[in-house]
Amino acid sequence: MSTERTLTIVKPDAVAAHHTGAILAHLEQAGFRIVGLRRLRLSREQAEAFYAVHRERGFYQDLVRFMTEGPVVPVVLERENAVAELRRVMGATDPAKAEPGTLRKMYATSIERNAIHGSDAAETARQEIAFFFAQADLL
Ligand code: 3AN
Repeated sequence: MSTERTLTIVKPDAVAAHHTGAILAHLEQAGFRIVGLRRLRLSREQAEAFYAVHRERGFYQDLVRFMTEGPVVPVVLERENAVAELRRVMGATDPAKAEPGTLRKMYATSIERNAIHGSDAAETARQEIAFFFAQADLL
Protein backbone atom coordinates (compact mmCIF):
# COMPACT_ATOMS: atom_id res chain seq x y z
CA MET A 1 0.00 0.00 0.00
CA SER A 2 1.57 3.31 -1.06
CA THR A 3 1.34 6.68 0.65
CA GLU A 4 -2.13 8.19 0.38
CA ARG A 5 -3.82 11.46 1.37
CA THR A 6 -7.17 12.04 3.02
CA LEU A 7 -9.14 14.96 4.42
CA THR A 8 -10.24 15.41 7.98
CA ILE A 9 -12.22 18.32 9.42
CA VAL A 10 -12.23 19.13 13.12
CA LYS A 11 -15.93 20.08 13.32
CA PRO A 12 -17.41 23.15 15.10
CA ASP A 13 -18.31 21.20 18.26
CA ALA A 14 -14.73 19.97 18.80
CA VAL A 15 -13.16 23.33 17.88
CA ALA A 16 -15.47 25.14 20.34
CA ALA A 17 -14.63 22.60 23.06
CA HIS A 18 -10.88 23.26 22.56
CA HIS A 19 -10.20 19.73 21.33
CA THR A 20 -8.41 20.72 18.10
CA GLY A 21 -4.92 20.25 19.54
CA ALA A 22 -5.72 16.92 21.22
CA ILE A 23 -7.29 15.57 18.02
CA LEU A 24 -4.34 16.63 15.85
CA ALA A 25 -1.86 15.18 18.39
CA HIS A 26 -3.79 11.89 18.36
CA LEU A 27 -3.66 11.80 14.56
CA GLU A 28 0.09 12.53 14.45
CA GLN A 29 0.70 9.82 17.03
CA ALA A 30 -1.36 7.46 14.87
CA GLY A 31 1.17 7.93 12.08
CA PHE A 32 -0.46 10.67 9.99
CA ARG A 33 1.63 13.54 8.66
CA ILE A 34 -0.12 16.92 8.47
CA VAL A 35 0.46 18.24 4.93
CA GLY A 36 -2.14 21.05 4.90
CA LEU A 37 -4.08 22.89 7.60
CA ARG A 38 -6.60 25.78 7.66
CA ARG A 39 -9.03 27.34 10.11
CA LEU A 40 -12.15 28.93 8.66
CA ARG A 41 -15.88 29.32 9.04
CA LEU A 42 -17.92 27.66 6.30
CA SER A 43 -20.61 29.70 4.57
CA ARG A 44 -24.01 28.10 4.15
CA GLU A 45 -23.29 27.65 0.43
CA GLN A 46 -19.96 25.95 1.14
CA ALA A 47 -21.47 23.56 3.71
CA GLU A 48 -24.33 22.70 1.34
CA ALA A 49 -21.85 21.99 -1.45
CA PHE A 50 -19.53 19.95 0.76
CA TYR A 51 -22.41 17.74 1.94
CA ALA A 52 -24.33 17.74 -1.39
CA VAL A 53 -24.28 13.91 -1.37
CA HIS A 54 -26.61 14.03 1.68
CA ARG A 55 -29.01 16.61 0.10
CA GLU A 56 -32.00 14.23 0.19
CA ARG A 57 -31.43 13.04 3.77
CA GLY A 58 -33.68 14.27 6.58
CA PHE A 59 -30.71 15.54 8.59
CA TYR A 60 -29.22 17.67 5.77
CA GLN A 61 -30.40 21.12 6.88
CA ASP A 62 -29.47 20.43 10.52
CA LEU A 63 -26.06 19.21 9.37
CA VAL A 64 -25.50 22.39 7.32
CA ARG A 65 -26.57 24.54 10.30
CA PHE A 66 -24.21 22.67 12.62
CA MET A 67 -21.25 22.83 10.23
CA THR A 68 -21.67 26.62 9.88
CA GLU A 69 -22.16 27.45 13.58
CA GLY A 70 -18.48 28.18 14.20
CA PRO A 71 -14.96 27.69 12.88
CA VAL A 72 -13.76 24.37 11.51
CA VAL A 73 -10.22 23.09 10.95
CA PRO A 74 -9.80 21.19 7.65
CA VAL A 75 -6.57 19.17 7.56
CA VAL A 76 -4.94 17.10 4.82
CA LEU A 77 -3.33 13.97 6.26
CA GLU A 78 -0.82 11.61 4.67
CA ARG A 79 0.25 8.07 5.52
CA GLU A 80 -0.01 4.56 4.09
CA ASN A 81 -3.66 3.56 3.63
CA ALA A 82 -4.72 7.00 4.95
CA VAL A 83 -8.42 6.85 4.03
CA ALA A 84 -9.10 3.55 5.78
CA GLU A 85 -6.76 4.30 8.69
CA LEU A 86 -8.48 7.63 9.40
CA ARG A 87 -11.91 5.92 9.35
CA ARG A 88 -10.56 3.38 11.88
CA VAL A 89 -9.04 6.00 14.21
CA MET A 90 -12.18 8.18 13.95
CA GLY A 91 -14.68 5.45 14.87
CA ALA A 92 -18.33 4.98 13.91
CA THR A 93 -20.52 7.93 12.84
CA ASP A 94 -22.64 7.40 15.97
CA PRO A 95 -20.41 7.80 19.06
CA ALA A 96 -22.63 5.33 20.92
CA LYS A 97 -21.40 2.70 18.46
CA ALA A 98 -17.77 3.88 18.27
CA GLU A 99 -15.01 1.64 19.66
CA PRO A 100 -13.22 2.73 22.85
CA GLY A 101 -10.13 4.82 22.09
CA THR A 102 -11.54 6.24 18.84
CA LEU A 103 -11.76 9.99 18.38
CA ARG A 104 -15.55 9.97 18.16
CA LYS A 105 -15.83 7.85 21.31
CA MET A 106 -13.66 10.44 23.09
CA TYR A 107 -14.96 13.71 21.65
CA ALA A 108 -18.34 13.27 19.85
CA THR A 109 -21.55 14.03 21.71
CA SER A 110 -24.13 12.77 19.15
CA ILE A 111 -24.43 11.27 15.66
CA GLU A 112 -24.59 14.83 14.27
CA ARG A 113 -22.14 16.59 16.60
CA ASN A 114 -19.50 13.96 16.04
CA ALA A 115 -16.29 16.01 16.34
CA ILE A 116 -14.50 14.99 13.17
CA HIS A 117 -15.01 14.29 9.48
CA GLY A 118 -13.02 11.81 7.41
CA SER A 119 -13.20 11.15 3.67
CA ASP A 120 -14.92 7.84 2.92
CA ALA A 121 -12.94 6.77 -0.19
CA ALA A 122 -9.84 7.72 -2.20
CA GLU A 123 -11.81 9.56 -4.90
CA THR A 124 -13.89 11.45 -2.30
CA ALA A 125 -10.64 12.39 -0.56
CA ARG A 126 -9.26 13.92 -3.78
CA GLN A 127 -12.44 15.99 -4.26
CA GLU A 128 -12.63 17.05 -0.61
CA ILE A 129 -8.95 18.05 -0.48
CA ALA A 130 -9.43 20.19 -3.61
CA PHE A 131 -12.50 21.78 -1.99
CA PHE A 132 -10.30 23.41 0.69
CA PHE A 133 -6.70 23.44 -0.56
CA ALA A 134 -4.64 24.52 -3.55
CA GLN A 135 -2.07 21.93 -4.62
CA ALA A 136 0.75 24.41 -3.90
CA ASP A 137 -0.29 24.59 -0.22
CA LEU A 138 0.15 20.85 0.40
CA LEU A 139 3.73 20.28 1.52
P1 3AN B 1 -19.33 9.84 8.33
O1 3AN B 1 -19.04 11.25 8.80
O2 3AN B 1 -19.07 8.81 9.40
O3 3AN B 1 -18.70 9.51 7.02
P2 3AN B 1 -21.82 10.20 6.87
O4 3AN B 1 -21.00 10.58 5.68
O5 3AN B 1 -22.86 9.13 6.71
O6 3AN B 1 -20.91 9.77 8.11
O7 3AN B 1 -22.55 11.49 7.41
C1 3AN B 1 -21.99 12.75 7.31
C2 3AN B 1 -22.34 13.55 8.53
O8 3AN B 1 -23.74 13.69 8.60
C3 3AN B 1 -21.95 12.84 9.84
N1 3AN B 1 -20.58 13.08 10.21
C4 3AN B 1 -22.93 13.42 10.81
O9 3AN B 1 -22.48 14.70 11.29
C5 3AN B 1 -24.15 13.63 9.95
N2 3AN B 1 -25.10 12.51 10.06
C6 3AN B 1 -24.99 11.29 9.50
N3 3AN B 1 -26.02 10.51 9.80
C7 3AN B 1 -26.83 11.26 10.58
C8 3AN B 1 -28.08 11.04 11.23
N4 3AN B 1 -28.71 9.87 11.13
N5 3AN B 1 -28.59 12.06 11.95
C9 3AN B 1 -27.97 13.25 12.06
N6 3AN B 1 -26.78 13.52 11.46
C10 3AN B 1 -26.23 12.55 10.75
